[in-house]
Amino acid sequence: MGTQEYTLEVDDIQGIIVRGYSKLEAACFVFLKITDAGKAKHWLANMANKIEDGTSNPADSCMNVAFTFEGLKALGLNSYTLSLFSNEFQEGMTCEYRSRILGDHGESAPDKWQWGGPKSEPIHILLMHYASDEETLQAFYANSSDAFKNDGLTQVGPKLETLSLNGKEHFGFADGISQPIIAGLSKTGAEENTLRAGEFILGYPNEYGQYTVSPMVKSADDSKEILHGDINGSEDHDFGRNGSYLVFRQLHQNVQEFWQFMDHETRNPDNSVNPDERIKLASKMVGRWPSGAPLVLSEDHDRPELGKENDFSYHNTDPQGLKCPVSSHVRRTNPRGSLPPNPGSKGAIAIAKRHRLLRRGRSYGKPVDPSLAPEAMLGSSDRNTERGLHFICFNGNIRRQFEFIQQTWVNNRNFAGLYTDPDPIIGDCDTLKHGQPSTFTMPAHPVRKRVHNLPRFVDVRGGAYFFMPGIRAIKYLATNS
Ligand code: N7H
Repeated sequence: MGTQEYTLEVDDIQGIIVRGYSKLEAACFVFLKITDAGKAKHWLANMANKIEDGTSNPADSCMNVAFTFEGLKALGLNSYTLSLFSNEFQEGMTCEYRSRILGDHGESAPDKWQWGGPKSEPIHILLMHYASDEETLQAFYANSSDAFKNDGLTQVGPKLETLSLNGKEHFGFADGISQPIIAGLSKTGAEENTLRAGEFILGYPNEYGQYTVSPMVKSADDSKEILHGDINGSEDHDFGRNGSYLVFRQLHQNVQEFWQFMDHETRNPDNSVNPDERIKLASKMVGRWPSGAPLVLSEDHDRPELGKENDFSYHNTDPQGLKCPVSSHVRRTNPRGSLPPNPGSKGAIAIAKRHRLLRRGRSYGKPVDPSLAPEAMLGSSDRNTERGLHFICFNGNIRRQFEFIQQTWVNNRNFAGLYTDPDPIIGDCDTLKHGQPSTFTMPAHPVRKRVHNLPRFVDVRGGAYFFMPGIRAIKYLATNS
C-alpha cells in the first residue's frame, strides 16, 4: 500500500483522532443538550476556531467535540444528509437488537445506565476537555462552561472525570500499547499493523480500497462552499470528510472481584496463596503481563523490558495458544491474522485489518490501591468506589468494527472453536442468560486447563454513538444547516 495514494488533511481532522494527547494527563467529558438551536450555532461558530485539529501536539489544554444523531437533527442538519449516516449511528446504542449483540443486559442494561439510556436526558453533544494537569483542566473547563451556558445549551448527565494511572488500567495492566498505524500520518510500522485511513476517517480509501459511505450535502445547500466536493465525483458536497464515528462506553470494573477470582482459582492444595500463579492466570486472560509484555514473547514470567512490544503475531509462534490463550482479551480483540481457515495467510491478515479500532479511552475513579499490586488490592476495604474505563474508540464503520468485535469476537462463546468461553475480561458471562456457566480455556500439554464459573468483571454504566466531524463540517453546521 502506498501512502501516496492520498494526502491526509490533518488541519481538518480533530486532534484526538490523530493522537491520544498523552502529555495532557487530565481530561473531562461533558454532555450537552441543545435548548436553542440558533444560539447553539453561535457557540459552535466560535468553537470551530477553538477546536484542536491534528496538526500539532498541544502542551497545555485543548478541546474536541462530537454529536449524536439527535444532536445533528436538533441543529437542523437537513434530512438528506441525516439519512446518509450509518444505521447504527441513526438508531443509537440502546435499541433492543443492539443491546443483544453488545451484551447489555442485567446490571449492564441501558435502563440502568447513568447516561445515554432510555431513562436519561437526551444527549446532543459530547465536549471533550484535555489539559496538562488538574488545575489547568478546571480553569479550562470553567471557561468553556461559561461559554456554552450562555449560548442555548444545558449540561446533562454526569460530568465524566478521568484519572491517569500512569499508563495502567484499574486491574493493574499496562494499557494503550497496541494501536493501528494510519497510513499517511508520520508514524510508520509493520505492514500488518498499517491501515488505510478510511478505516477510521471518512473521505479516504479503506481496507477494501473503497470510500466508506459518507453523509453528503446537496451543493445548493452549501452555497458558500464550506465543504469539499464529493471524492466520488457527484455534485454533492461531503459533510463526512475528515470525520469519524466515535463509540463511547462507560465500563465499570469490579476490581476486587477480579483479583478474588484469580486468588481463589490458584490457591495451593493446603489453601495457601500462590501470588505468582494468581498473576499468571490474570495475565493469561489479558494476553499480556501487567508490564504489557506479550505472553507470546514471554510465556512464564513478566519481562518489563518487553512492556511496549507490539511487533508480534500468533500464528507462527503460538498457533494453538499454548503461550497466549486463543480466548485471551488481546488475542480475540485483535487476532492478528491467526484465525482459521488459513492462519497467517494474506487473506487472514486482510480480514484482521477490517476489524480494527483506534482506542482513545481513559480510566476514571480512585484506584483500589495506588500501587495497583494485587496483594494491596485484595487487602483493601474500598469496595464501593465507582471506577473503570471510559472506553472511547474511533472507526469508519461501527457495524464492521466495534460491533463486530463486540459480538463476534468478545461475546461469542464459540469464538475460534471454543465452546463456553466469552472474552474473560469484558465478555458477557451471564450464566442465567446463556444457560451455562462461562469458562476460560488455556491450551496446555498434555491436557488443557480450564477455569469455570467466570463472573462478569466489567459492567456498562452508560454509552452512546457519536460522530466527530471535521473542522469544515463544524463550520458548516454552525452556519448553513
Ligand atoms: Fe481492551 N484490560 O485491562 O484487560 N485491553 N480492555 N477493550 N483492547 C487491551 O494492547 C481492557 C475493551 C481492545 O491490538 C489491553 O493496549 C479493559 C473493549 C483492543 O493486540 C488491556 C477493558 C474493547 C486491544 C486491555 C477493555 C477492547 C485491547 C492490552 C474494560 C473493544 C488491542 C494493552 C474495562 C470492544 C489488542 C494494549 C491488540 C487491549 C484491558 C475494554 C479492545 C490490558 C480492562 C470494550 C482492540
